[in-house]
Amino acid sequence: MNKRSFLTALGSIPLLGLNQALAQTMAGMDHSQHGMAAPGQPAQAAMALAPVNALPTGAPLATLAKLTNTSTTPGVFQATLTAASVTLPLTAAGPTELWAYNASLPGPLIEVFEGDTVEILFINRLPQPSTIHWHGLPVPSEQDGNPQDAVEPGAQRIYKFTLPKGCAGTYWYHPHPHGFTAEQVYRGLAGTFIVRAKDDPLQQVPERLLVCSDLKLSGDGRIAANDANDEMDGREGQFALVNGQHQPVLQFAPGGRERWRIWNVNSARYLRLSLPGATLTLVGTDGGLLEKPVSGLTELLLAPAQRVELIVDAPVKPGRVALQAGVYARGKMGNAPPDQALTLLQVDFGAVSGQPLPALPAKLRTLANLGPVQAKKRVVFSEKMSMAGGVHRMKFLVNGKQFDMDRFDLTSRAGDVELWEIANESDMDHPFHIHGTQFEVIESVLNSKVTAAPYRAWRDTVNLISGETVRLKMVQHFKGPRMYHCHILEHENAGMIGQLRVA
Ligand SMILES: [Cu+2]
Repeated sequence: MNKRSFLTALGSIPLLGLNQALAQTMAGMDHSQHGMAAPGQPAQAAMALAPVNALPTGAPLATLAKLTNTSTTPGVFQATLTAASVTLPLTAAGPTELWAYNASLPGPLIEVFEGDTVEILFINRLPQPSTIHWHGLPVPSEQDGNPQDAVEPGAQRIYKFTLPKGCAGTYWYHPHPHGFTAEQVYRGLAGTFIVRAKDDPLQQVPERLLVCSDLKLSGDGRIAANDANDEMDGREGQFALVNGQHQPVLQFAPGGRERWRIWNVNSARYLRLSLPGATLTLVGTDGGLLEKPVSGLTELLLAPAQRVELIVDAPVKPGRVALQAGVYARGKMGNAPPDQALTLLQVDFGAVSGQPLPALPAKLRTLANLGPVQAKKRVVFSEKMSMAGGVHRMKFLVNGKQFDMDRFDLTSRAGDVELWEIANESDMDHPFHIHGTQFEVIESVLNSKVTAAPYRAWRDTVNLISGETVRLKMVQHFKGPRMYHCHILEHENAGMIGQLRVA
């Protein structure tokens, strides 16, 4: 389609970021028209995908919509998140029905400080049960959107928790109902959550928030159903989005330095990030700042669900540079087409003064030492070909089993320091995630070679390549059930989840 017919078909909407487009069309939302198939059934017959030029590129990068705090009490953040359908004319081919929090893609940013109490009213206007899981945050089990605590269609509930000192970091929220998580996320349900520290040593650096997600659209403009490759390898849409936009343009700060928080909220897409010419320094991971900056990065792998904080210094030469997601071989099976490098966004670097930028603080913060190990656990990811019902299908297992909400696979004592050994005995990469706490990766073992973690960091998600074993230390502070699982959402949906009972 040429540019002119595209614009004619869509009026002014493609000139806007998706958030603005959503805001404009909210008034016309119709929640009764879902056009959905029954759970477990394909949403529509397989059809050709929309071409990659069906979504426009080159708009100025949108800032994230923020969730407004309705509380007037200091230290209390109160708001409502409504999950509902929203239909948009994203392509000329036909309307796209998304599911979104407060009609925003990505969901609105929640921004609070350490010590704040958060109270979110969640209203479920989806045709399926849902929950909100506060990915990475140290919240009590019964407030963490466990699959057992589903909010039925038309129902609502309040999530309430207080965020302790020391948890400043880059988090997100998404649904976690049993059997529906993958679909709800790929239809658009995921939002960002930042916990700030009052004494943040980098607060003077201009901040940029980049949420990476993707969208898989059929030729008729609708969200495409999963095909066999998606079920096997995890779903990857043909449109890699940043802040809900297709290849937008980021105007870099005139001072020549920015602090980027980057989220990978894709169902399965790994982001092998590079930004040629710029100087990249890693300063934070999922659970906040490192102890000291790690300089000289040339590229960075962000697995699904992971987040990083980077200091980006502009190249000396002004100009436009693409933030690339390079090809990363993660052991895909089946007959998926070969991966290709993608442009996530374009960065316009202006002229810099030529003066060297000030040095970053040598010390960012002190990470608490968890202390001696009191208990050990072992988790094994594996895969097994199944012929159940005469259909070839891959089963993805944790310690040889598929998820059962009514079964506890492991038990921990609240407050105990534990060493977890996670082994990937499958042929594919899998990102391991555990709810309710942050962990420290101690070492990794591959082909009998032990590699100590190169720096200390708090994480809630760590990638394991085929044959790798990772050892990590953690403490669960709250009693109750906690999930641990692969964060490729189709694998999680297929039962690659274990359940921990914290007693
Ligand atoms: Cu997996």
